Amino acid sequence: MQTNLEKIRAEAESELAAAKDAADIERWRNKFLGRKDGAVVQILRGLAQMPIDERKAVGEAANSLKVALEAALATKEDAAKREALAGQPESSKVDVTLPGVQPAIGRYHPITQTMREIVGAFSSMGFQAVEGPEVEIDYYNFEALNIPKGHPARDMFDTFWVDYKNDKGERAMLLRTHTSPMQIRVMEKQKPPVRVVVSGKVFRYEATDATHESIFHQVEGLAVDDNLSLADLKGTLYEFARRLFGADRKVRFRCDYFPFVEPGVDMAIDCFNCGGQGCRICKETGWLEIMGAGMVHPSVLERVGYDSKQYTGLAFGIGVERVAMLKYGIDDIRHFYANDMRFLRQF
Ligand code: YSA
Repeated sequence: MQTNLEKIRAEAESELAAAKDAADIERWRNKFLGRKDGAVVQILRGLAQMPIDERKAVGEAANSLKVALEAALATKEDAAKREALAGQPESSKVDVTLPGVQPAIGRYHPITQTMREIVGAFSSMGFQAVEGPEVEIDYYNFEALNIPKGHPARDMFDTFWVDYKNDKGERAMLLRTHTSPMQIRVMEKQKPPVRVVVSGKVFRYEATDATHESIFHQVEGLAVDDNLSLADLKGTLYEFARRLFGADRKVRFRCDYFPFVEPGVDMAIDCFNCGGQGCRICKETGWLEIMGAGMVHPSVLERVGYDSKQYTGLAFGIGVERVAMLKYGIDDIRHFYANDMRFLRQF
């Protein structure tokens, strides 16, 4: 029996050395180590018929042959894999033993997140979300909002003009300076009751500082119906502030002037940085203004064909970056657009 085992070993070694590819190796495995009819298994099966004194020695020898053949097989397979890789160009080699690369998972920019949160708050109060053009015409951005040419209020909105002139040789196209032009576009298309929020980019030709950018975002709100009053406007905006900032933040309303509302107000939240004591960010006032608002001017309603004796409107324009600064305690608006991944990954 021992000679038989030696014969199998010699045959297996020479056949394994001669195996050229994966198919040859697989055939070899079945022939010598196969679980059903492999040569080694057959020897082990025959042990039961052997005289008891021979059984132990042959069993041990057959097992050590099995271990030796398995080790030889592993070495051969490894060599075959290396050989296959060596034949490929460097770029297509895959080292399956390297740890995987974690895919980078994207996320929304903090300003997009904040804008969605603001729109979501108003959607749940029954406002419908719409969007409008960033390149506007003078009529919607100014004229229809009671800001005719030469009106001093045009100075509030330093404008990027598009290089285009109308038949009268006037500059008539611009990058919208606020989202308010969409008030007119919506009312031209829709009869009251109206309840919309408009979100998007706005552009102003002005110097940047800790609280001002030349490209920023606004969320405009407009509601027109019978009997809307300043109390509805204040109630809606208090609810918005409570949802975004929690019940503990202080809210301030003040009279303000916008030609397209009467009366006009602005709303501010107590400064997150100094708690209202006054600092660089709030320009020593203790407050950060987040929006302009008011009751839609009757002449704006009349211009779109609404009866201003029957309908009244409330409107507001929220600065999204200012809301994000207050929410997350960001002391400079410019961080949002510096594209520093260490900053952006925090949100
Ligand atoms: C007023 C009355 C309405 O019935 C409707 C809307 C408005 C708002 C008006 N359209 C407007 O744009 N007013 S605003 O010039 O005071 O800007 C509104 C908000 O945008 C500000 O309160 C501030 O939060 C933000 N903002 C203004 N200029 C900014 C700015 N945010 C960043 N950078 C700037 N340069």
